[in-house]
Amino acid sequence: MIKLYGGARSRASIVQLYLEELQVPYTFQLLDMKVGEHLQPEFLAINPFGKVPAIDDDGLIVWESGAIILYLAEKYDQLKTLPEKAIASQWILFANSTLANGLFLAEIRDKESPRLLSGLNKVLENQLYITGDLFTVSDVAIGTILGYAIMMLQMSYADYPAIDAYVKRISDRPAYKKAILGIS
Ligand SMILES: N[C@@H](CCC(=O)N[C@@H](CS)C(=O)NCC(=O)O)C(=O)O
Repeated sequence: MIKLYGGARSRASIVQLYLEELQVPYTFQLLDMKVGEHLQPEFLAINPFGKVPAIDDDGLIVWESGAIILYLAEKYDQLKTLPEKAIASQWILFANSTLANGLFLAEIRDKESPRLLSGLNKVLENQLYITGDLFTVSDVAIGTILGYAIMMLQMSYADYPAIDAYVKRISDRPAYKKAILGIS
């Protein structure tokens, strides 16, 4: 069974969200990061950088949330063609680098966020989810970054109605409620 390593309110929730969406059985190994459990030799043997999330899938160790959700998408047959894999990689890398930096790095936020959010709003004006009308792994990556920006930066998407509606749509999903909002 997949073992997910994470801390309270950590990016392990991104992986947990996708495991819940896929309805895959897993165990959650909660590390007490306040006392530095993630920096102890036992976890450094899992991720030498001492960062969560990481998974142990019957001996296969993978860390970095984007790599883990891509792995899960492939393992559970969610990406059937090379173009689907390319598009998923594109959105996951965009979410975890360009979008996360543009929203969370204070020094570039004013310059970057209007352009990033306008682009995303345009994409979402004509479809329910990031790659079309079906929820995919790309929504796990993009939806959680947009959601974290609300929780951590009090970000408002009032000027971007399609994003606003999208975030509400994503937040209504049972997996998001459980993994990100902590509501069962
Ligand atoms: N890009 C990584 C970021 C991992 C990361 O920074 N995780 C934080 C928790 S959200 C962490 O482990 N911090 C502990 C530390 O830096 O000591 C990912 O998405 O997995």
